[in-house]
Amino acid sequence: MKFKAVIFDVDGTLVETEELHRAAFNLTFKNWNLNWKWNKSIYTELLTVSGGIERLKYYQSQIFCKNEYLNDRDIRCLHEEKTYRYNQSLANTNLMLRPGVANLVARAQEKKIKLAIATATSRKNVDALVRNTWGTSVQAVFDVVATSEDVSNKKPSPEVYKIVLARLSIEARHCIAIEDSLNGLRSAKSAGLKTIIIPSVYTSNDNFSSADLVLHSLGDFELE
Ligand code: XBP
Ligand code: MG
Repeated sequence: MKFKAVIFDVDGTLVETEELHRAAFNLTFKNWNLNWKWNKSIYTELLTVSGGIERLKYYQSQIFCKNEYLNDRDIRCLHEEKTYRYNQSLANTNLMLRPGVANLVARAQEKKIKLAIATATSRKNVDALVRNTWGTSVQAVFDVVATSEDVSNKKPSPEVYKIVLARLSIEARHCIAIEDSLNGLRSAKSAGLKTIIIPSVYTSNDNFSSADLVLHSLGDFELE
């Protein structure tokens, strides 16, 4: 099978970012004087909800916090501050691409295979992450990018992958998706894509039996 495009998820796939997201959420809660603290175990459960805003709403719906109830406007505002803090931490952290990512991207570029991004996070976060890893703009590395701003429904909806496929003008059967989570796998598979999973720190116990391939790292993947 000759692939014409490789579509990457971002959080957990390009970089292990979820600890930075979690820290940014917790710092923001503190600044808002909220008695909320997301430890690793809580965050593992919360990551079953993709998208920071949706995750905040889900958390609030699960806890008894009448005195601390945030309306949709507050949640959006809090999430904006979280994004600001997350971007600050991206800029101040020596971010490392996961093993094999840089090499796979370079080989795909050599072979004129298209590269794309399909993520539940924002364009701002993707720009900052690419700038802090490849040291260049997202457009210099990826031909197509679809982010939270492009969709009405985040993963596990196939919407983000369908948008990427339409922008690439390539059929799903000629592409592969690379993901780290169950929501990402469901999203990519529902869009008709062959999907490789590289489990990340928060998803290593998930059941990826419907994946086409599960690898410890992209260092083990041969594009050929
Ligand atoms: C994973 C997510 C994201 C991040 C937080 O995205 O669900 O929501 O956890 O990002 P990906 P925001 O599809 O790249 O794995 O707070 O910006 O939503
Ligand atoms: Mg992910």
